[in-house]
Amino acid sequence: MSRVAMVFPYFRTKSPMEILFPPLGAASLAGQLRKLRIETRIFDCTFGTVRQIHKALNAYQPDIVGIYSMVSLTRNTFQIAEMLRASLPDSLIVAGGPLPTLYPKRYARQFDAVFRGESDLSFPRFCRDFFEQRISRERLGELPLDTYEGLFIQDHELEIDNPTVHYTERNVQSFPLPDRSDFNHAAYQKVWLQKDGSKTTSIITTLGCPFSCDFCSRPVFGSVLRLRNLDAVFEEIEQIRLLGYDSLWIADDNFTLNLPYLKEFCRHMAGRKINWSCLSRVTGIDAGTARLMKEAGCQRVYLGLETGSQATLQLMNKKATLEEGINAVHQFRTAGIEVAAFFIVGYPGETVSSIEETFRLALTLPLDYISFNVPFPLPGSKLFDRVSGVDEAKDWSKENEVTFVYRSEFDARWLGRRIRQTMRAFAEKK
Ligand code: B12
Repeated sequence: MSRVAMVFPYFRTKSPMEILFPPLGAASLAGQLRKLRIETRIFDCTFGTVRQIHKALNAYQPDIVGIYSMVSLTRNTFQIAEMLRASLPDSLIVAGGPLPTLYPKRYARQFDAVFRGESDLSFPRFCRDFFEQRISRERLGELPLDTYEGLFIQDHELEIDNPTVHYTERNVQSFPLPDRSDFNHAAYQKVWLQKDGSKTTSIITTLGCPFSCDFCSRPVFGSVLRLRNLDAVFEEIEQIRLLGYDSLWIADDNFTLNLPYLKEFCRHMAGRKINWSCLSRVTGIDAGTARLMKEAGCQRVYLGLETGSQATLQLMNKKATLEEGINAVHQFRTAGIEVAAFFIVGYPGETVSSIEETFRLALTLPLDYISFNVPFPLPGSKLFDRVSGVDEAKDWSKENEVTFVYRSEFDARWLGRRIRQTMRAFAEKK
């Protein structure tokens, strides 16, 4: 029997900052693989231990193991790959996701193959050909390796470095729905209910973002916006509802980018009694749009306000003004939508006084939630190339910590103190 195991190597930490969602990348690929009638199982490590997952994978005896990786999951990814290499020596071990996309060479040392970028069609086709032609790990070279988009292999005999692909909107609209059937929904819902009083899960409706914020990296989906077919999105939402969820986190890079799409979505969602939250840009939001979103169940928007200083916004290449940010907050609040704002403090090139402007803005705006971070130079971002002394040995898996992973001109302890003071003042004000 030919089997593919898809592994999401995240083990829950129970940190108060932790946010849990089943991995949509694995679910999307499982949908595609099963469409090709390939037996597939997702091993979501979230609620397990390394031992349990290892045991379950050994029992499943997969021919191909695909492991997702990103910046915070590198250690886990390599640990699992190493264990599997020892216990399943004949299985093909493949990496994919944001970090292998950026650094395929690092992964190619330990993995038989790496898929860079969007892999919805290329990886399943590769698996199908592997099984149909009865290929083994040692005979990979017999496959038409040049034809799989994004494939990267570097071993003694093979050197493959195929260009990545951004599937066209037409392609994207023909994809099957992500297959969520392997996830432990009861466990996800229990955690969400305890923490938030809702049963929330994530969904993606658009791919790509055309903006080039200095600190952002879009390793997989790039800069061309593609819209999923809304009928498919509504079918997926119905499936999600039947799984017991009552609330959605729309994980698009920026859900309010294409206003006609957003409005169409809202018209269909009105009356469905499902709450949702999303990330939004501050530009282009007027009172009518905000009202429509509210009527459609939008409970909260997350705005990357980033800073209280116009000069720092420019350093970040946000292509938005302070005024637009302030206006968006008011539009959403007036419509009855909660606003959560993200701020970054200590940006390279800013000053102590611009940092203070940020703290001031956070305390003067009518915001429901605020969070502060020091810059996090994501591999693949312009910021990453610009800052010096990025220390990849530091623990990047800690979310939202006030710790610099590069040599900063600002004192992390001072920033930490100012953040805590501002958070306290914010809590008292509320
Ligand atoms: C939702 C989300 C989260 C959620 C949950 C993540 C989850 N459980 O899946 C939360 C809010 C918890 C989160 C947290 C963080 N996130 Co996040 N997140 C996202 C977001 C917005 C969507 C992820 C998603 O569902 N994508 C849709 C699926 C379909 O795409 P995909 O997973 O990339 O899968 C495709 C390919 O990568 C590939 N693929 C995926 N897996 C595999 C496996 C194999 C074998 C193969 C061949 C191919 C393959 O095929 C898929 C289909 O094309 C992405 C940005 C984005 N647009 O993708 C950031 C993103 C993944 N996050 C990122 C970061 C940095 C973080 C944090 C570290 C942020 C922080 N400082 O706190 C934390 C770390 C959390 C952790 N637990 O480790 C970065 C990763 C950057 C990098 N270079 O590694 C991204 C890319 C955002 C960005 N702009 O940089 N995140």
